Amino acid sequence: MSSPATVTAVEFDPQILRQDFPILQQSVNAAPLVYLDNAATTQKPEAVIEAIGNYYRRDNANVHRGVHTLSDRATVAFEGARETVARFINSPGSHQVIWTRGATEAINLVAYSWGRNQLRAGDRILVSYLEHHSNIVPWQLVAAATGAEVVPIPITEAGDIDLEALAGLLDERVKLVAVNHVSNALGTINPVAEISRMAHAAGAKILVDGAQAIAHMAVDVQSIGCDFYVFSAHKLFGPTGIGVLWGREALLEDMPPFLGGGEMIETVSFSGSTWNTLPFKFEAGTPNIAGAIGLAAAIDYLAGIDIEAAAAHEVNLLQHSLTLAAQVDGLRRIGCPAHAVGIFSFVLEGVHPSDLGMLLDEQGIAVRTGHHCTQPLMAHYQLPGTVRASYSLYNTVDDVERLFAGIHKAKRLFG
Ligand code: 7TS
Repeated sequence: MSSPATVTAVEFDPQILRQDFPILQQSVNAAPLVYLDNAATTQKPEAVIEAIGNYYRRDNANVHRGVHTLSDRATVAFEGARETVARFINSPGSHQVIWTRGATEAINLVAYSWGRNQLRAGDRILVSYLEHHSNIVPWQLVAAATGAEVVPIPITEAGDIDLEALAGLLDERVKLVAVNHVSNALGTINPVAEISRMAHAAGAKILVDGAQAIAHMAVDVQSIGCDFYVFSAHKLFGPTGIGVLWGREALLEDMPPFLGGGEMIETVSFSGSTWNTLPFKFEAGTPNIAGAIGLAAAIDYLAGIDIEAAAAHEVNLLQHSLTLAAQVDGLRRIGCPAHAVGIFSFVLEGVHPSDLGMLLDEQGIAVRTGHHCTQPLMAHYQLPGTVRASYSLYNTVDDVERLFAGIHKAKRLFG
């Protein structure tokens, strides 16, 4: 786990930040809401809600096509949002930022457009045991279509990618390595820059699924050195229905369109059509304009927050959880990664995860239970699922204590 000692000098007050999130100011089931399901989706600050509302109240029009003032305002805001994302992830250019519906669609875009054209029978795609289904199933679909093979990268008992095993798998058959930056089920922070170097040394490309990393660390696609990086806005305090595919320019230029329609073409005739330039080649149809503007507002909101201090605060909440967990008989944390974000995944002997989840909900505490869309990982640990508390910058020590009071209550009821 990353050491919080390095950031103790930074003042970080979640109580102040909480005021920015209207949804947190409510009671659920007659208790103040404790929202610990941030890996599923984060809550939205007033600034994001306002940016989306203001867009619809003042500027709503379609982009890139109108000569009128509203269309121009919408286009400026929409393309400005792309620039904001490009700066946020240190992309060399904003044309490498492709809007998608989210991380899932971004991975499918690469699987269909790059995978179906580059992969042949006998080729291999390596994906780790830590992956979310959205970074497994698209590769299985492309493998079925091309004759390529999906091969799992083993993990250690602690829940880290086994780098030695990965090195052993990286031969000339491997064309792509697909790994997450942070595991949604265990919180593992994967050494994606090192994995990128390893993949490239073997002649393979690498896609990094940043869905869980983007809200917890500064992401720099150039220093990671990956070929593709994907994330969803809704896990970054932005709206649902919008996400990003970032790709290397030369790869994106070579890839055929994913979806056909308006916006992605240069010319259309019945003898054939030609494609628009990047990024529009991959953006068929009217895009999620309000979503892009909402994502940019979320990034602007985060600019006022020390993200490293926030991450250290979240890790402190995890460490506090582990201290309290040590006092609960039959509670077992799943995974113990060397470096992790503030995700606490556990099982409680004698209590089914979904029963515990429901009991916590009765006390106003929101957690996720189940397989977390990581069935191969659950199979690895021989578990049907876990209870997961995933911390964000607005969670407090009091939230953790409420969680444990709920766990003790469950033990009394089921024990
Ligand atoms: N990749 C990872 C690592 C994820 O955690 C998720 C969603 C996705 C991809 C898919 O993101 P989407 O926005 O396209 O749906 N993870 C979770 C979760 O842990 N609980 O609910 C959704």
